[in-house]
Amino acid sequence: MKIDFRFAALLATAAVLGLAAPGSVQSSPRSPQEEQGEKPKPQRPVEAPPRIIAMTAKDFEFDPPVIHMKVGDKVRLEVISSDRTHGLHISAFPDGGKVNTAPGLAFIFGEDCWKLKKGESVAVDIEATEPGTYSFQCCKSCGTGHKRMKGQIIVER
Ligand SMILES: [Cu+2]
Repeated sequence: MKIDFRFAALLATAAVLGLAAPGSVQSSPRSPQEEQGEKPKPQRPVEAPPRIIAMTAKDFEFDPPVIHMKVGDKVRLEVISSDRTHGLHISAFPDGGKVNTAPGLAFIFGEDCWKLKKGESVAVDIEATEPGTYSFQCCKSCGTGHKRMKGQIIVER
């Protein structure tokens, strides 16, 4: 009986809220768990990374060319090209690593080559799991300086 009462009270509350702000109730349908007062567990696979680093790609360099992280850090690179299409390839494996070394960088929605169109910001989420130096470079042929367009992510403990 107690539960019935509680549920009725909840319905009454919902009805009042519905009258007060009908739009808000309709636009955010609630799951049955939420209606019974259970706290829903967050289901998002990955939290938003805490640190955002703006990076520019242009003629023929990345700025900044070196990024420092600590093991366990999460970083979001907001990469934007200011002149023409470039690409960004980041190695998940440390420079000089032995064969069969596990990757030390993890990417959310990882791509082998992010395409950087002029003026379009691309978000690259990175989590550092192992110390090391991880090279990145342009991966879209962009002109005479293409081959020297590179940088490093340095991960320390
Ligand atoms: Cu290039």
